[in-house]
Order: sequence, then structure tokens, then C-alpha cells
Amino acid sequence: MDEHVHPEVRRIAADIDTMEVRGAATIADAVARALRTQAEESDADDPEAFRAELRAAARTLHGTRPTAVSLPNALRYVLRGMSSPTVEGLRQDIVQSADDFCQRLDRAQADLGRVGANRLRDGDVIMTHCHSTDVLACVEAAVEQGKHIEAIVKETRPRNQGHITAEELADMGVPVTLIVDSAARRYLNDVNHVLVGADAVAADGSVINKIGTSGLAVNARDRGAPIMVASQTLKLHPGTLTGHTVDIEMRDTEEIIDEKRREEIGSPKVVNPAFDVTPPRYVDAIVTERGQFPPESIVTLMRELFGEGTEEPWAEP
Ligand code: RUB
Repeated sequence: MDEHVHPEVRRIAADIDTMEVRGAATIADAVARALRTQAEESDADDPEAFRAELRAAARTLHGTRPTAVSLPNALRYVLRGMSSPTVEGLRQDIVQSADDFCQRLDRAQADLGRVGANRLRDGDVIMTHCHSTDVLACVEAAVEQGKHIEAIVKETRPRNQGHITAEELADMGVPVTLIVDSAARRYLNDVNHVLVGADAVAADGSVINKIGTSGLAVNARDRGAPIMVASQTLKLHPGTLTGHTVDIEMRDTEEIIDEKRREEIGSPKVVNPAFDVTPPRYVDAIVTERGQFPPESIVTLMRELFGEGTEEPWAEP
């Protein structure tokens, strides 16, 4: 690892890797702040050395989790801001673009929340999977409009992010029923909307989100419950416009079963994919800060936002 990468940047990278910091929007916010710290603390004495440090810091952050496209999208946004000819100017450029990025993130989530809230009616019951701050923004906006919302929350094995969702919904005054993941189909008859977030949205409208989302969507369609994806445009995956696929992160199998227990039950192979792909035909609406879109039309928005390309400004020139 490059010795010029600031220890705080390494700490943030480690926290993302171990999921102390998790969820696509939160990861994006953390990496923008990390680049800001790298810039503020840099003692590079010429512009090229400064740029090289920022690229190295970005690569350290980029290597942590492969699926959430908000991470490279955040790095791209902040690094694109570097235009000044001096070290001091470059430092200001990064601080400014990191601050802009974090403000836009907050604003986008609030705007998206108001769009998503329009889909929810007073008295609705929602079902959630994993923990998504974009989803919670929709529920919060609905509650602020005076709507009574109840939630059935899937625990979301193996990491139980549903517990975080349950706690945050309870803080909003939303009555919560917690269920194991495999109970979802049984309760879908009682549900008016399934609400999930996204780690990435592909150009064909496929949604990449926490493992179990696609099975939930198929069951919800079978039961007639609409599936709404709350996803800031930061989660649109520009590489999919040119045929790239989204990497699905495989995590440590110890998240599922410890080595001792695995041996006791005959040492089966264990696999732990963190995300899956929900095809567009199972998604009713993708709610963004720019309004709601049928999944098949998201490509139009992607072309508008990423028309300028998907360069990797963290790569060595
Ligand atoms: C989190 C997850 C969330 C999305 C969206 O997975 O799948 O639904 O990241 O979250 P993990 P947000 O826990 O593995 O990071 O709406 O907060 O960006």
C-alpha cells in the first residue's frame, strides 16, 4: 500500500471492508470525506505528487467493496474537481468538490424521499429488506406528511441489517413486525408495497441489491404487491451502458457459519454472495431524486447523466 495514503483514509477503507460503514449512500459519503482528509493533510510539495496521492487514496478506497457503484461514482465526482495549477489550489478543489458531493447526496435523498412518499397512502403496510437510507427517507417523508405507515421488516441474514431498519423505523414512530427472511411470502398478502434500496442499477433497469431482493420481488409479484426501488441517481451504473456487468461481492463464509460448526456438519462447501440481480420485469418503479421511472426507461436518465463517459481518474496515467 502506498505510504502516502493517510492513516484516516486507510481506517475508513478498513471500516467499509468490515461493514462498520455500509450501505451504498453511506459508503459514498465516507469515501468523499476520506478524499477530503487526504487533501487537507497532504504534505505533497508539487501538484503532480498531490494528484498521485489522491489517486492512491482513491484506489485504497475503491478496492474495498465491489458492488456498490456509489463508491466509484463518488470518487469520480470528487477527483474530477482537481483543476488548479498549484498544490494549495488543488487542495481547495478537493475540499470544495467533496463538500459539494456530500451536500448533493443529502439533498438528493431528501428529494427522493418526497417522491417515494407520494406512492405511499395513509394506512399502508410496507415490507423492507436489508437497511437502505433511501428507503427510510421515503418512509420518513410519508410520516412527516401525517400518513400512518406500518412495516414488516425482514431480518436479512447473514448480517441482520433488518435490525437497523427496525430500530430506525421505530424511532420514526412506525410500528414494526420483524420476521425471518423465509417468512416473507406468508406475510406478503398483508403488504401494500415492498420497498428496497439499490447498490447499483444497470442500464436495462435491473436492480442489484442485498441478496434475497430478487426472491422477494418474484414473490411480491406473485402476490400482487408492487415493488418500489428507492435509488438515488448515484446508484446508476455507468459501465453497464457499454456492456459491463456488475460484480457481485462474495463475502467471508464465516458470516454464515464458523469453521468448527462447518466441520461438525460434514464440511459442506459454503458460499456467501452479498447481492443479487432483480430483473426489471419484477420492479414497478425506481424512485430517484429526479422523479420516478419505470425500470425500462432508466437508461434515458443514465445517458443524460453519464454521457461524458466513465473514466477511472484514480488509475495511474
Ligand atoms: C446494503 C444494501 C442496501 C443498499 C442501499 O448492503 O443492500 O439496500 O446499499 O442502501 P450492505 P442506501 O449492508 O452489504 O452494504 O439506500 O442506504 O444507499
